[in-house]
This record gives sequence, structure tokens and C-alpha cells, in this order.
Amino acid sequence: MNNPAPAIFPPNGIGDARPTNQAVLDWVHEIATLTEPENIFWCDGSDRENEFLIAESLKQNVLIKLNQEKIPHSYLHRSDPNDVARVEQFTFVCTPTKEEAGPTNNWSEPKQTYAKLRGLLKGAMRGRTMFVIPYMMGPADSPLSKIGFEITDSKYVVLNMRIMTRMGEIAVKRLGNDPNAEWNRGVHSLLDINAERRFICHFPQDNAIISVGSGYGGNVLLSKKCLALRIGSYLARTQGWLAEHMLILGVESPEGKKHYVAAAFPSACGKTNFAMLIPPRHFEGWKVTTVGDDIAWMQVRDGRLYAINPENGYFGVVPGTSCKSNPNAMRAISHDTLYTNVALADDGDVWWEGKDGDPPQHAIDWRGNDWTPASKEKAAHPNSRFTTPMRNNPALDPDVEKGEGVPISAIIFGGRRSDTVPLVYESFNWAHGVYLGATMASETTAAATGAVGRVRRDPMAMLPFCGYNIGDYFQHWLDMGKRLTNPPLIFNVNWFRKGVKGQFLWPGFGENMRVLKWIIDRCDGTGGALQSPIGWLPSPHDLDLAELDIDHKCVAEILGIDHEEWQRELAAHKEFFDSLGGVVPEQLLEQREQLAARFLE
Ligand code: OXD
Ligand code: MN
Repeated sequence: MNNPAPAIFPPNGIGDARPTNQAVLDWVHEIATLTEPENIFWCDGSDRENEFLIAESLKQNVLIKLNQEKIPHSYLHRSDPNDVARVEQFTFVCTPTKEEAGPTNNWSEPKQTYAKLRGLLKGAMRGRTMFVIPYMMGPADSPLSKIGFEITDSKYVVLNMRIMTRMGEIAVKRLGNDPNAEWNRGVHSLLDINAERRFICHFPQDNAIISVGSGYGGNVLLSKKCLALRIGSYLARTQGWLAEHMLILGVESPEGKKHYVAAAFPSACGKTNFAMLIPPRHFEGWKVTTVGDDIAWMQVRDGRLYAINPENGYFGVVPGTSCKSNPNAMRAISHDTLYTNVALADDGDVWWEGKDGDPPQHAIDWRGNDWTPASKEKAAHPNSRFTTPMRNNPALDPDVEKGEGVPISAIIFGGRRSDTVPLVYESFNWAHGVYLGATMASETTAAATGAVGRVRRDPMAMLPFCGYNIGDYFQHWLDMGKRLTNPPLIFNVNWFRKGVKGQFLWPGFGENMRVLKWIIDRCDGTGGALQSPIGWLPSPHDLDLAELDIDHKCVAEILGIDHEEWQRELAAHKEFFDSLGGVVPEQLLEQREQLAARFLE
């Protein structure tokens, strides 16, 4: 049977972009038979469909209308208070063996997991509409682009997926009719949004994802963390490319010379701000443009690394976003934006901690309660989000749709570290750079549930997102280096180092341009550096600090290496590698030995 039994909804031709690929139709039929929805809505991603879904969402209080004069075409969604972040403890990689998932993933046996999930999904969409979302990750003409279908019973998911991906007809066309074509099968159901029945499960061998019990972005916009990173990293290894938790930005000099940089930071460490950086006045004529703010898919061509951004929008952390931290984001989210879990001011505007201006005298907080500046509770949840189309970004790179991608000159790893790690340093070579990525660590943030502010190792910022054995992932990075005759240089940065009084030593935000400039100078072979045990370090005069109000002592401190701290750091690297139970490639163990030895020279 080709067509599932439930009625097509709505009947007036909106949302009726049915794919023709029989494999997709069979799968939709199978899921509809299991979940028993009242209607099936074949999403086409059109404006008309979007307007219809927004109107329905407003009627059903899934969305709240914001002040349309202040923030046109923008809406607020409040998620269930028990469902506000990614849930790493309920996220599973379901490979045939536990070894394939490796020591850093929760593993669950595929057959049993499918059976358990089928039990939860049985009749789960009764009385609900089942949406079928075709989407494409990556530019239309890119060899790296991938097709996915997400089935969901959440309108909020459909509205977000339309911003975050290239959705509808374009994906259906690219997939075509080949029953053996590669595409991702994603099933999502809210169930009853109960944390006890919340599972985000990945089946890399089947290119399939099932997510139940959550309505929060990172758990349910299956294109993003689930496909573009967890399944993506698995496909990348088998197909010889890289799927990384990295922003991609362009830096253009006043003379028109351009470099692209990819940078990995753990969640909520300022990737979006860095990707949209506006150079300070001193760098007049320099331009920074955004290719992507969260995910990079990279391939080797002619011995160089080329990157595309598979996404079409930004799902960014709101609190702290202001005209100081990210003016481009403020402009981007001033229209056509979905807000999740921010506060609602009485005039229909949005509010969050760290926004410009004075807080409103009264607002409704993210939980729906009355709030005033005297309240103890935060007005916006620390992980509240905006979903905004990348086309809203005034600094969008003109080559964002280039199918072959942009050539990467430098890779940056970075974390949030109060101590030990200097502002910036460069690896001695590719393998050493892989070691920097493999041992990077960061203080945890609100992007995932759990304690905030604890230092955890987060290799390449992929700890929650690597869809297979982390030891094989490290090896894949080392192997990719062998194919790169013109590899990007690899750097480590830390904007968050603090002084003895607990104050940040570096101003950050737009001033990070000074670090970026040194990185670009190194790529051009013009930047000076000192050899240190941990890598090439700029001396204070190698950084352009003109017109920056910063104490010389702070500069020396932020570029300094404290040998005692580094002995502790080396021990932490060993402890981390040991905790992985023998999967770390020999070459990285040797890198650690060499680093330890350099401290003794
Ligand atoms: C994100 C994350 O939402 O990393 O990008 O959690
Ligand atoms: Mn992210």
C-alpha cells in the first residue's frame, strides 16, 4: 500500500508536498501505522504553509505573538520547564556492539532499543497530526549535502526546521526516486514530555534517529545535533570527510585578501558571537563574515580542507546577547525569529538577562510567572534560544551557498578555562594540533542539563556529538591529516582566563579580532611567535593591541604558562586518556610524552 490510511491535513492544498520516492513512502506508512495519527501533513516549506502553521500555533498557545512593530514576524514559545536543554544522559548511540559506540557514548543494543521505542511510539500520535518534513543539509549543489526526513507531532519542530534547514520541495527533488538513495530517517514524538520517557537514540548503521519525550530544540530538531553531528560524524568517517562542531568564518583584509577559519568550542562558549564578530575601530577596513555558527562539514580537495555549513539558520543562546556582545545577532533576531524560553515584557517585547537597556518593570518569565527586577528567579532561562534564518545575518558570507565549500586556512579549538590555558597558541604540526583538540576542556554550561562550571574534557567540542568510538574518531583526524598537503594551521584559544581576583583578563567579543589577526598573520607567514613547551605563543608585541585599554600585566598573565598548572594539566590529560580504556591512538599518547618532555628541557 502506497498511501498511509490517515486523512491528509489540511485539505486545501497547503502542506501536500508528498515525496515520490517509494522508500520514503513505505517508511512513512510504517510509522503512521505504528503511531496512528489523525492526519498526515506533508510539509512543503512554503510561505503559505508557514503562515497556516503559525496561525494554528497561536490558536493552540504553542506560540505567543510578540509586538509585531518592535519585532515583526516573531513569536515566543515556552517549553515545558522540565524540558529546557539537551539531555546527554538520555542520548544513545545504538551500534551493533558497545565498542563501536566507544567509551564516551551511552550505548544501547539496537534490536532491544527499537523494540522499546516502538512500544513508546505505539498509538503515540492518536488525535494528533503527523508532520512529514523533507529537508536538505548543505547547499543545493554540494557533493557533501545530505537529505533527511523528519516525522514529528510537534508544530514547533516544523516551524524551527523551516528556519534551520532547506526544507520542502528542494529536498524531495534532490533525493529523487532511487529507492537505494542515502537519506536519514528521523522520527520524533513529544509523547507526554515526561523526563522518564525521554530518549534520543541514534542508529548510525541504519542512518536513523528516534527521539521521544522532549520538545527542546537540540533533542528534537533532528537535522542538527542528531544528523549533522552524531550520524554525520559516523558517515564522515566511513566516507572520508569530517563532520565537526565548528563555526566557519571569513576574514578579509582591507586589501581584499581573504582567509576562512573553522573553530570548535563547546556549547554556549560564544561560537555564535565569534562567527558574527565585528572588528573594533582600530581594524578599520577588515571584514569578518559568517559561513556557519555551529556545524562544519569538511572535505579534502587538492590537498586542502574545504568546509560547508550544512544548516540554514542559527539556534543560538539568547542570554548575554546584546549590542556589545553581538550587534549582528541583535539585528538578525530583530525580525522573523522564534524565541524559546525568554521573558515577555508587558508591551509584547522580549527580555533576557544581558540585553541592552534597563529591564522592564514587569514581565512574564520563561515559566509563565510574573517577574520584576526584584525577583530572585531569572527572567529568561539561561539556555533560552533564538531560531533565526542565516539570511537575517548582516555579515553573512557571500559564499555560503558555494557547493564546494570555502578553503580553511586555520582550525581553532577553544574552551572556557579560568586558568592554565593561555589566550592563544599554535600547534607545532597536524598531529600536535589533533592532540590540542583531543585534550581540550571547558567549564560546563547550561546548554546541557547537569552541573554548570565543572571542567570537563570535551575533545574537539564533540564529546556529546561524536557518533562512534572516540578513539577511532581521533585516528580519523590523524588520517585526514595525511591527505592534506596544504593543511590548515591548528590553534588553541581561551577567551575566559581569569586573574587572581577572579576578573576576566581579556575583554573578548569584538576584541577577539586581535587574536584572529595573529592567527591570520601566522597563516600568511608574517606573524611572530615564541617557541614554548605547549606550542608557538605570541609575545605581547606579536599581538596588535593598539587602541586597546588593557593593562600590560594582564597581557603578560594571559599569555603566560604556569609550569605548576601545566603539570596538573598534563596529569589531567593522562587521566582522561586512561579513562578511555585503551582506545587512544599511539600517536596521541606519544604527543603527551613529547609535551611532558618539553617541560623538562
Ligand atoms: C547547540 C549546542 O545548541 O551545542 O548548538 O548545544
Ligand atoms: Mn552547538
